Amino acid sequence: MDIKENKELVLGLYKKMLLCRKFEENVQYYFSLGMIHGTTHLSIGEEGTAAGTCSALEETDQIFVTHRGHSDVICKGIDINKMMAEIFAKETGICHGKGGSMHIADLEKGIMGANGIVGGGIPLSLGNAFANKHFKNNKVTVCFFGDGATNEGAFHESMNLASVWNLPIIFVCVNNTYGMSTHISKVMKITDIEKRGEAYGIPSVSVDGNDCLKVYETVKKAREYVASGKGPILVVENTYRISGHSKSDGNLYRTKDEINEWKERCPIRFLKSKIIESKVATKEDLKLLDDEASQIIDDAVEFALKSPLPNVADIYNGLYSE
Ligand SMILES: Cc1ncc(C[n+]2csc(CCOP(=O)(O)OP(=O)(O)O)c2C)c(N)n1
Repeated sequence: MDIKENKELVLGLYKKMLLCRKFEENVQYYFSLGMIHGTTHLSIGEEGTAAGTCSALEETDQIFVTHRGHSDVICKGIDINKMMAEIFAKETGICHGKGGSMHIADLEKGIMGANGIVGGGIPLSLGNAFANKHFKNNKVTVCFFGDGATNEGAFHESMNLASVWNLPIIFVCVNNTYGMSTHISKVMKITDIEKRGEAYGIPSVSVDGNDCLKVYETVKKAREYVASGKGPILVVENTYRISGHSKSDGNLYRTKDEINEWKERCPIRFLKSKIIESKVATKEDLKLLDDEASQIIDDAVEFALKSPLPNVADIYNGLYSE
């Protein structure tokens, strides 16, 4: 991509990644203070996949995310104040504080829900894509899942059906190299996950997930292909989870050197150096974007902290459809 010709887009991607990183650093901080309950799964280090993928979609497209979906929904345009309040279990949260970190949804924004069951979102996204095809509404479904999820039966059944039914869906495998404490090479003989898509006759590509611009270009092309009615595509975005798996992770299964090596390849730093090299913006310009992102997240924290807890009397509201 010519960075100079796409200045607005590139700076927008950079700011989205900053928002994701700062959002999660705050979640981690308030979690450590015991002010956020339950558990959280952070995607620090994986922001290039979220920003690149979601920015390549149309507003009406729909995404299904995983237990590690904060960054994806931020990049799809969720109200950040309401999302922060949701994680703090407040009444003003996007799901009135009943969903928490692992169950964020906003149907109006095409955020169809997160899922704590590994691979659980894949068959759901298939049904969504089937409905969109039936109603001919031109919406593309994007289903995010991890490398570990591709070992689930639901993944294989869904790939097969999506392929034979030519469904308008982009499968996005965020391969962050580990499933909990297990390196992918310990659970797969063939670690090129795109080959799993090819086995079902689905065009499949892999891309450096830490290069946000490459992710954007790849998903943009994938969207054109899928929207033209040719059927599904699998995009494997290879990246690394710098943060621990969840709240409790002693990192005993990997070395500090390995983590540090990937920190050097941080998607935010990578794009920053490209922007500066191409002279599209100066360090000072980027500092302003950084300050803007910090302010947005600080405001979200303040909104969440000041918001009331849900009323006990409302406990059953929203559980069942009318
Ligand atoms: C069906 C199911 N099995 C096991 C778990 C426990 N579990 C939670 S996250 C996780 C690892 C998933 O790895 P991956 O799909 O690669 O996603 P990542 O956590 O790396 O983003 C496991 C095994 C679960 N939630 N659901």
